Amino acid sequence: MTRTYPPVSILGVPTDVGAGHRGARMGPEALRIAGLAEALQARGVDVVDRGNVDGPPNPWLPPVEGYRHLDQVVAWNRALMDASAAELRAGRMPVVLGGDHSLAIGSIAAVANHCRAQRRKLRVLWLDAHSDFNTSRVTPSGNIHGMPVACLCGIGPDALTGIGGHVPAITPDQVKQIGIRSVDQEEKRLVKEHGFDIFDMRFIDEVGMKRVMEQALDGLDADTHLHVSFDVDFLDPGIAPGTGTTVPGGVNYREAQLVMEMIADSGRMGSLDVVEVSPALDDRNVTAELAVDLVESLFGKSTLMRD
Ligand code: 4U7
Ligand code: MN
Ligand code: MN
Ligand code: MN
Repeated sequence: MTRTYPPVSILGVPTDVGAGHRGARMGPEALRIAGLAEALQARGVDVVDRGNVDGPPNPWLPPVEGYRHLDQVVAWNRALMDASAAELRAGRMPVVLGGDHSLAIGSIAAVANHCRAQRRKLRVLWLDAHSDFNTSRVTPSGNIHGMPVACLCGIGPDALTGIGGHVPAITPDQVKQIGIRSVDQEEKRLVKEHGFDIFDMRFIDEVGMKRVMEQALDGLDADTHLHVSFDVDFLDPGIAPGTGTTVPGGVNYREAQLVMEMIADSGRMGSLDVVEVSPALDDRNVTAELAVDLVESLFGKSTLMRD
């Protein structure tokens, strides 16, 4: 069966205020140069690049009370949430180009509100080496890109947990994390306490990516909106060196393709973040190019033989 995809709006979020290294602010341009819009157009998708959302510069200050750049992170997330909400209301799929992963707070808050308004269910697939479930009390860094899942689940500063007006924006049962291999000591305790499904690298090694994805996608129906939040450090650093928080032992090329193909086959993806590409750390834009290759698979490229 040949699928048709909803129209896509690309939103760039050129910031690294949530990270501990500077460079993810250049991610949106690297993904554009790698040909993201053209690749989707070539697949017959209606794509409009809305350009970049605006926000404050990175002041590059140390954390205050457990948060680095909280005000700046809030400002970027408000701007993204409003831009994304407008696209969703217009029946378009936001494809958000980061930028550091703190932007998932605004991105997913917009999607969660949209689902509530439409009485649709929401599932979030979090593709990442990290759980991003830190709090100001336990964070080893103060970097808010290590906290978005906690904030979305209602744990964090009011300005972020309440950004969409509904606290919590989502509940842990809506989140499935895949590729996880770096969780801080206290973060582990929190993650266990909240009990969402984590398909970590050990589990992927033992049961294989096909069965992992079957479980992660289980129960989706015609009324479910699937949000994919893709942190490129999900991938093994050998194939994706261009990010600030590489962790060895990540997902390989074939596994990553299978993840994207199975998401495409579900037919449920309604929104997407591609985050944490840091071009100054990259090797001739290979990480952005690989991300574009994988996004093409999210839009059905590799299922060609099964059409
Ligand atoms: B990313 C870290 F300590 N856990 O909180 C932290 F290891 O969005 C890393 O997944 C967070 O890249 C990584 O600073 C955030 C660290
Ligand atoms: Mn992340
Ligand atoms: Mn990560
Ligand atoms: Mn990172």
